[in-house]
Amino acid sequence: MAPISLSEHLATQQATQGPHAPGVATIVGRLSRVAAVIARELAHAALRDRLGYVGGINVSGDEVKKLDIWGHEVVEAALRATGACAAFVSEEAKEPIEMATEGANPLVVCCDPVDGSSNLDVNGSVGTIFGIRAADGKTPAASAALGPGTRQLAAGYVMYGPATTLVYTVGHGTHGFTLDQPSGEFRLTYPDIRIPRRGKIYGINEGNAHTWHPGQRAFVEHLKTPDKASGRPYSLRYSGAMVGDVHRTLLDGGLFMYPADWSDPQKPKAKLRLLYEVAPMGMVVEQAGGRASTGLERVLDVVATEYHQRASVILGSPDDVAMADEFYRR
Ligand code: FDP
Repeated sequence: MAPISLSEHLATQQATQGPHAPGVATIVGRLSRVAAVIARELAHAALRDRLGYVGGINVSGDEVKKLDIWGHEVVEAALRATGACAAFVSEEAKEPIEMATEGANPLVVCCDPVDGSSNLDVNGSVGTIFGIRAADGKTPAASAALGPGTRQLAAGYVMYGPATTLVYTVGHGTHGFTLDQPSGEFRLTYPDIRIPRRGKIYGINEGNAHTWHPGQRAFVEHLKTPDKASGRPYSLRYSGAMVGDVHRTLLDGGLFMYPADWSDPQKPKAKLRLLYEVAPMGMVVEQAGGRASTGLERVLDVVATEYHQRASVILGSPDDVAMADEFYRR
């Protein structure tokens, strides 16, 4: 018998949630359909002259690729069609996009439609990341996206790799699904993911080591120092796309880290975006029994005051992340 489908799974999860459950199920279901379209487009992008840059820089200062814009447009259209999304905060739009809704309990969706886009032109893995919050009757609706990540009702990502995998949580465990291409249906292949307590792998852009907080540098040195008894040295794996690196960490354990640049200790500068990268991944990892920290505090406690705010992140196996926090405290 085929494993249960995402829509069946979403229905089983609804029983445990409040009044926002139908909206969350509608939005996650719709995002899964868009993901199947994005997966198909990525597979044929080189044949359709869809690779490369459009020319221009987005709000985060990244050069914009054709697939970034296309991804933003298909996600926007899909969210609009749900009637459940009151605002869309996208990496590719400076201002949030407000939308008309039908029915009660509208939601706000924060999403990076194509994350890791430097991997696009080299046929590496990329992903879509999303976090969902209650609109709470706020005006503009998007302002409900601000505040701590603990307010997220649901979060997840899609990884476009050899297989297309969707992982999501509504606060009752983290569950993974694989796209069955012919039917376009996602099926449950990784039920109730539990991240190992400790891992053997760390993922980080080590070329930036000269900019790190002293605690971060000392921690990575520690991971690389051989000690048979505690399983060191750890191995380094880094794909350059957050979704692929977080997915490996979720299944195999260990760490994914993107620490801030502390060259000016008065003004540490993080790279990854809080609302549609760091906070959703923080929820996914915590729901799998892992930990997500900035080195100084729990990721889900970081209060967003701006839509495109950045935050550093150290996430993964709980014992490994706790060890990183200890190095920051020393
Ligand atoms: P990209 O710049 O390719 O979009 O959010 C951005 C992100 O990718 C993450 O997916 C990835 O983890 C990180 O940046 C990679 O940054 P570096 O190239 O600086 O390592």
